[in-house]
Amino acid sequence: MDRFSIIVGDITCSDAEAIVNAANTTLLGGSGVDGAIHRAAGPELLAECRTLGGCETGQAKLTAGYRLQAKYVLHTPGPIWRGGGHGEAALLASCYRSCLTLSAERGIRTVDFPSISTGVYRYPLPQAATVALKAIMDFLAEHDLPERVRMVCHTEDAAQVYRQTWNFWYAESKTDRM
Ligand code: AR6
Repeated sequence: MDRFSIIVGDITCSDAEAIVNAANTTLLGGSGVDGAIHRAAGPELLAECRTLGGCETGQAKLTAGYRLQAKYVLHTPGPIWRGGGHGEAALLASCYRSCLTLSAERGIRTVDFPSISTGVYRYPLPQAATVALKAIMDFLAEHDLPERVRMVCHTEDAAQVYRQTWNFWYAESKTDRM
């Protein structure tokens, strides 16, 4: 799948047209990747977020990227892990789909995702990777936009989990392996 890749890095340095923020439902900032994105984008980002009236878990809202290289930020509150029996997987899949749908509607060609819900919200990484990759691959199979999607893992360990998950579900031949 040449439209999708898994990389290690800091999403605030991304050169994608849009980056995704693992936000909370207030959209008013927090720790983790949310804090890093707000710090890098500058106070104008929080000012725009204040006008949005929050966002439901699994949905997404778009803002400008301000001082980021990315033109847009897609803010999506992921589910808090509560054992897996509270609709977490469906909500997490919905985060990825909502961001991709909004991107396609806006004509955005390149999108970078962080690993939503797997930090402060404690979603177990292997399960989150399975949900994230299925949501992304299903969307790409049915849509021409975005042209390129990347999973930006903050650590090599997290990237390993995503690569292993991708190889388990999607690699059809040795040349496909990530
Ligand atoms: N670039 C890429 N990934 C990152 C970066 C970065 N700069 N920084 C952290 N990560 P988290 P959540 C990874 O906790 O679990 C906030 O307070 C991190 O290693 O940022 O969805 C919000 O306001 C982890 O794998 O988001 C919410 O209240 C992943 O990003 C809450 O945390 C997600 O970790 C959301 O929790």
